[in-house]
Amino acid sequence: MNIDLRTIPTAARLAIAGVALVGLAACQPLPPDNTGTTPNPPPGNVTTTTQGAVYGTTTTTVAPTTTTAPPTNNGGIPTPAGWKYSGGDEFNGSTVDASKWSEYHNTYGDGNKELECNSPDNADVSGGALKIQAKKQTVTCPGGAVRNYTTAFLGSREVGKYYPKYARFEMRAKLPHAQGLWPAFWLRHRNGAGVAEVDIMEYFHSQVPGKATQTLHLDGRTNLSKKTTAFEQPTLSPGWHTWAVDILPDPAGVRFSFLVDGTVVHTYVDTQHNWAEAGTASGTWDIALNMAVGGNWTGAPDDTLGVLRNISRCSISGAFPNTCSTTGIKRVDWASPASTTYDIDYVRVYTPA
Ligand SMILES: [Ca+2]
Repeated sequence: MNIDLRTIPTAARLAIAGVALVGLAACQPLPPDNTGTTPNPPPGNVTTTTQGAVYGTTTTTVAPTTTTAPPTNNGGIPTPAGWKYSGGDEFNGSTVDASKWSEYHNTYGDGNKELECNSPDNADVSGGALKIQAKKQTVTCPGGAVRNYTTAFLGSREVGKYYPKYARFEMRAKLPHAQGLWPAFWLRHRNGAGVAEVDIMEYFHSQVPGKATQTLHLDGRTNLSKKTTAFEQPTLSPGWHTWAVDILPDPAGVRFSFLVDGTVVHTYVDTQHNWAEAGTASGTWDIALNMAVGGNWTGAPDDTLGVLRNISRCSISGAFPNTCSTTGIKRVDWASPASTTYDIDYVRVYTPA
């Protein structure tokens, strides 16, 4: 069975990577960068903050973005300069395409002490988008675990679907702002996420409200080029945004460029890339789309706001457990689809033209 880095506590990842824990405790997966010294930007500005360093050391503001267009449903797929369309899913039908995705029915995520049962019942394709909805309900998951929350996880590797080594992977999505929900768009190497994992978008709302994280785990080196980028102020009416990675050969190795709303926000050149030799040109990556509920790094949805109880810490700042900051943190509203649903308009894969 493959080792999945996402099941390894982030603190362990940091320790493995030898990351200098400057100004943060070893248990903190993401340093609090919105403690008041680096407030969230106004809507329309995208700001990147370097993680793993003194708070707010690097801030870049890039172009505003459009977030109001509805899901694309016309079959028209644009071709960015330098790329050709290679595959993906527009989610314009009425069911999850079983030729592209396996819908998990399990407790994947136990390593992070997540609280969910992943179930096909929680993924739906309608209105031009895939909808992954978290629900508060008690179920017995296959294997016998009783869980009080359900959600969905789609992976491509279980149906034998792998994507090219060098490619652009882009998703347009709408993320719920709620403590305890952890939506993600990520790639796993065909030999396992322990060989290589590309986290194109992960949203740890209660740690960094309004900012999503992008990072790399390559050949055992974890949290490479890890940064969070603001995409919108936390709201109960989220907007649409795009997250992407370009993976391309580089004179020094393999270059990863991460994009948010069409703007490159950070780049990393991997000069070792043993994972690349272990992959094939046409089939190196699988795609995973999921939204975890609870666990070590997100807090629990119905717990005190601002608390990461499993690791006895505040998610942002303050003194655990009684005076944790709740600035910007939203409480999930189980009755509201906007508060519980991760909407994905499309996933597009392009290869170099
Ligand atoms: Ca669509």
